[in-house]
Amino acid sequence: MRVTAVAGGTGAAKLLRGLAACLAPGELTVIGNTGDDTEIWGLHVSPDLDTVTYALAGRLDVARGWGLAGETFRCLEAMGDLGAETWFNLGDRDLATHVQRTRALRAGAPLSAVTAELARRLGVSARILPMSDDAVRTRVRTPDGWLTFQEYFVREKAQVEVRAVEYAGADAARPAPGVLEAIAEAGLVVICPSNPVTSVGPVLAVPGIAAALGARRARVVAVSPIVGGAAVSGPAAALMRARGLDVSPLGVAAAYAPWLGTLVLDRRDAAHADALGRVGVRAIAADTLMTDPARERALARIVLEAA
Ligand code: FO1
Repeated sequence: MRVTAVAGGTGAAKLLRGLAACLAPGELTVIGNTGDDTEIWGLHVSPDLDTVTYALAGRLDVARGWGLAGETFRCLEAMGDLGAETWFNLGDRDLATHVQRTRALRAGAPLSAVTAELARRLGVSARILPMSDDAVRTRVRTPDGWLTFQEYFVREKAQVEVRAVEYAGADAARPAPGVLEAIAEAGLVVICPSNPVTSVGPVLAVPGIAAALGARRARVVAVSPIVGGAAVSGPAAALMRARGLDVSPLGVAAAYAPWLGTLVLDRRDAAHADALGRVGVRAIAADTLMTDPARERALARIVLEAA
């Protein structure tokens, strides 16, 4: 079965590993968020695309949830000695990815081609597509003004009040080649347990993608990133509140309302199943905390069976 997954970074990586383990090579397509792409030291960094690529290559630093396993940070130290900003931790080997991506983009290649080549070089059999080749940048408004997503998330450690979130450039962005087809032709579309506002939100903001999902509603299965009233990881709760969304599976369903068919929610949130049913979303309760590879595969199987 062909499966297309919409993915952010850390939250998505575990489910993607589980899905890849259950599917034949080439059956999985990932549509990755590029809203949190940024420029560091003149290099184009695509954190979520890299997290997905490294996870599927078996090279992700699983404990941190980003970057490469066994990484060193000597260049970062040296950059600090030279007076450069060092709040964004670029590892020595990870740097090679950003140098190659930046070189290829400057030579005129679209991000989708660069992403495919990086994945091929790292031995990933899944197809990884950026949501768009055009720049879409998530920005967060705080009491002191607008921040880029990485300034908010890494530099400020998500400890500042969020008043608004926007996806700059989204209105004029086009889906990357293959994105709409991957949604239209999949036997199952999975929305990974990623932040609905800053990981999945930017993907949905690209004109055409939400409508493509709407045409496949019965085949769209999301996994809730909210368990027991809190985010499994990261600042999803604060960002959902800033968007007026309840921090619960119901809030996740509201964010995905027009096109969500099924929501896999954690067993401890099973009490929300009836309310989900009333808004037309089928609920499946499962153990959603993927604390080891066996649990990643177990949840992936439940998602695959939901189709
Ligand atoms: N996250 C952090 O919390 N601190 C970092 O210093 C950091 C560096 C980093 C470098 C490369 C990369 O691909 C990701 C990195 N991340 C870091 C993760 C990233 O900020 C987030 O995972 C995503 O943007 C949110 O999905």
